[in-house]
Amino acid sequence: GSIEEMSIPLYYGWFLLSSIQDKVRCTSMDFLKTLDTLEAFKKHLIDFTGKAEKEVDLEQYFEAKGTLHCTTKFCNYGKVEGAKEYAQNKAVGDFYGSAFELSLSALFVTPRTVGARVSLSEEQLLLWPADAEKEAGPASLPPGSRAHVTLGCAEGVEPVQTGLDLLEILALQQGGQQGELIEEMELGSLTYYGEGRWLLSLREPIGALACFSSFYG
Ligand code: 2AM
Repeated sequence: GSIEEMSIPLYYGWFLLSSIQDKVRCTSMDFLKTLDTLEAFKKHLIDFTGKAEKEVDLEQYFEAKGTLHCTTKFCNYGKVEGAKEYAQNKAVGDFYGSAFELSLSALFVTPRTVGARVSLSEEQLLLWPADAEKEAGPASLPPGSRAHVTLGCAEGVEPVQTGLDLLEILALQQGGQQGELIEEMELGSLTYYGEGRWLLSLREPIGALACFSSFYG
């Protein structure tokens, strides 16, 4: 490609500092370790295994995918719609290289992905692209709903799926499906939304220092 194309990255996002990455990975591992021992989880195991009776070790089930980050705009070097406009956005230029504190407010698990929901502040929303929630189907979710950190993917699943899984859970909530409150865990309250979709709302959101930057690959 040309120099011009090269100047647009694979994606922009907030990259978690390495000490906080370790903390988030540990919290997520603890959660997965606990989740797959719960009777309520075992009851719905078939969502993950395709077979009743089969066991699953969630810590092995998901593969980690590189540096933990919250993607703002996937650009694919300029090939994605809106990528150039995003790269030229004033806020993107102004905040490039700046530190932010992200608030991780929930963990979610599906048979495809595990991720952390990110609740964006007003300032952080300035870096959020307007069309990020358009894949939420008929639900109209507020900007920032899709913000997340991918913590792991099942074999053969691409990380783009994590945001789609989060949108799906939020669309169910918006449609009035409250889910089944399973239990109050030490980390927060655990809800089941059917079809292998689990959400843990964190009692104490995790404050995660992160640098707004981009990844070229
Ligand atoms: P993620 O944000 O859920 O982790 C490189 O593939 C990064 O860009 C990953 O972090 C990935 O998912 C994100 N990504 C890939 N394709 C995407 C798409 N079509 N829309 C939004 N994000 C995407």
